[in-house]
Amino acid sequence: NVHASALAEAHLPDEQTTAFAREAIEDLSQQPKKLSPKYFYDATGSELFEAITRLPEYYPTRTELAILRERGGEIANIIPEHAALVEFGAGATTKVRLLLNHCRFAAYVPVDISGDFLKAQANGLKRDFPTLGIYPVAADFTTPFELPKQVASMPKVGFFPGSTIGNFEPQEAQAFLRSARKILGKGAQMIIGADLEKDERILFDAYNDAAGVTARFNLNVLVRINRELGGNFDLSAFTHRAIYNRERHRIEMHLISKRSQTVRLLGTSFSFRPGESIHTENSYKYSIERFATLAQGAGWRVRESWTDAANMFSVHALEV
Ligand code: AVI
Repeated sequence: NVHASALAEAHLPDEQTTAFAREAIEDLSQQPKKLSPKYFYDATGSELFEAITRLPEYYPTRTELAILRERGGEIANIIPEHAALVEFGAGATTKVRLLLNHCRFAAYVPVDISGDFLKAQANGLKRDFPTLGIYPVAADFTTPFELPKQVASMPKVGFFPGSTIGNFEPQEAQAFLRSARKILGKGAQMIIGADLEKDERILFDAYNDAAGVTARFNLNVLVRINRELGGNFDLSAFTHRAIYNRERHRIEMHLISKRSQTVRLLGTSFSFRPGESIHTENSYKYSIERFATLAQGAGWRVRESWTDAANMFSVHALEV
């Protein structure tokens, strides 16, 4: 089998690489071609994303942090004491620290696919919040998982910051919210960040930064395919494009082929026309109303919605 031998040559014949290979070949065989944004985030991609969050044009991260900082007291007021905070997809601990500073949580359950990363983050938090019970769960948070038995009797508060929900298709976003409600159980609440619709120029600039970091982030998925799956993408023959799709309320990221070319990956050839796109990411923007509708469709009620003064970003408190 051509695929298996090519993978063995790339020296990464593990389960995740096989899934990446299968998905990449299937997605590049589609018309229009696409690749899943989840493959942006290897070590380099995660560093590039961290760099994006510090860009002057990329307002979401710093705006959400400001809302959490400013509204921490209000958030604390509506959250039951001694609850367990369950973070879906735990990245840097900056945001969760803001909640932990304000609210008296008994436990913190970071859920992430990368177990190593979880351990390092948990150790740092343990030092600063010595009485907090920390129970990491290594799991894909988009599929059902069990909460640790230590938090079984505590009320649960989900935390999903960063507008990561915007990278799901609306149907997937609703399915995720429904699954989170089931996992968190009776009396659950959820604190969730969502990017707002706004002036198109601001949105455009946030995904077309002058320093070109977003372009490198986008191209990193091709770097990974070359390195991990033995592909032969010529990186100089693809260019980053991000546009705002007004009808669908989303930023779309694409990699555009600069010329007619053929790329080989695991025994399969993919031909590109000049200007042909690989659609790599959607980032949906939700008005307060459309987000409430999405949440209601998944069995949640919006208890409170906070925004910044310039209406750039929103943080919602949901309850069942
Ligand atoms: C992680 N996610 C919310 C980011 C976003 O804005 O959709 C990913 C990103 N893509 C390009 N820049 C940032």
